[in-house]
Amino acid sequence: MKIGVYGGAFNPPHLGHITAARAVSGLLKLDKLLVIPTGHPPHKTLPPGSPGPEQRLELTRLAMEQTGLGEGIEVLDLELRREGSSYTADTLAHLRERYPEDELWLLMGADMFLTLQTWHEPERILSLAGVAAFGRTEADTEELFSVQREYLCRRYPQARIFTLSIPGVVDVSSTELRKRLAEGEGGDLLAPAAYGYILREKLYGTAADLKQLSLEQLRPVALSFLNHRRISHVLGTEQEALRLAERWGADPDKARRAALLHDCTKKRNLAEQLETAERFQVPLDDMERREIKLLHAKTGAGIAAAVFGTDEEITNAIRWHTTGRGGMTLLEKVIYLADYIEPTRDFPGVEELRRVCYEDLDAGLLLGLEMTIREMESRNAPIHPKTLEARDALKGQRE
Ligand code: DGI
Ligand code: FE
Ligand code: FE
Repeated sequence: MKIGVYGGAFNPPHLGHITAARAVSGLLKLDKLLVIPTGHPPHKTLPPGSPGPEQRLELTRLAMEQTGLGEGIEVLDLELRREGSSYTADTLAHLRERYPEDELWLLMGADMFLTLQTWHEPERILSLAGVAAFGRTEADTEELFSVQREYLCRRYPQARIFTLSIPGVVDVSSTELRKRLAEGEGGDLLAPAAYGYILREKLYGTAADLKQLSLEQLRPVALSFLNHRRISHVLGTEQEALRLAERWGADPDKARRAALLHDCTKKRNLAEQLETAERFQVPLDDMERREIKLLHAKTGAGIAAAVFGTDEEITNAIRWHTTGRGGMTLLEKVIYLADYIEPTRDFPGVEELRRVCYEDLDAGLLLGLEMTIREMESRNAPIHPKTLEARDALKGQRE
């Protein structure tokens, strides 16, 4: 295997890092890219609002998911777990043991490459891995890099050096970016989910009041809760909820907010869900305690209300988005159905359900509920009383 190793402070990880990771991975045809945030030296005091190791790890994960490399990219906490700074040579030696048969390539930007000979044990580094140095322009790579490449190859004959230019790589200085974040800007230079995490954890001097977020702030914050593959579902639900709200006269802003937050706890496992329910005092029945699919609607509503201050209407739309209930409000119906028919959904009957939803909302709701009940029956899954209650209420009303 060809394995790339990309270390850095990633403080914070931004579009420049994401573009570089994606481009180098493609150009070198890497089978795997290991991203390794460096540790902070314990003796160095960090400015207030600096993320802790856990936060920098999560931030880097959220950012690197945006490369679209999927399983091909892994963020490792091996330097973060060690207190203080680690030497690249030691990290490479460790990786060499873990991957004895594989080809290692150390990725670095221009500034790092130009000072490589001043690092700790450059000779050992170059014997453990090839170096893939990237610049932003053709001129960067050729004029600046060729002298350094020749110098290194002369001094360390075993060196393997590969220089490449990444056109269009975003030129972002982390120092400048941190300054802009503190001024309430710079979000456009980050992966949306990473920016949302920064806002949510109030990192880098950001100070947004989570209970008063604008829609443009709530969106990235909501995405920061999700597994990467669920992002398109939630954005699709927001769009569909807006369309349904406009069609049936629900509040479009509330529809968007409920849609953005509706699956915010979906990523948590059963134990974490139960812990969340406990923490936010969310009442649960026995079936919910066992069925994670039912739980996430309840815990999601708990977090939405407690952390993001959603009003009763939005909170209830999230709370009942999985089962529905008797006597649903307009917003509850909109969210239940937007979740069901949003553009990325693909199952037999979805086209028909979409059509009905825009013709007669209650008919759409009844159809959706009946499809769910049939699905549960075929899977031998227990049907929640609220699901049946929702269906029966609609049936009674339509007869
Ligand atoms: O969270 P999403 O996947 O976007 O959608 P959702 O919140 O509507 O969850 C759908 C899942 O929930 C689906 O697998 C069916 C399940 N579900 C819906 N109603 C019931 C149910 N599961 C049980 N056991 N009982 C129900 O009444
Ligand atoms: Fe859901
Ligand atoms: Fe959903």
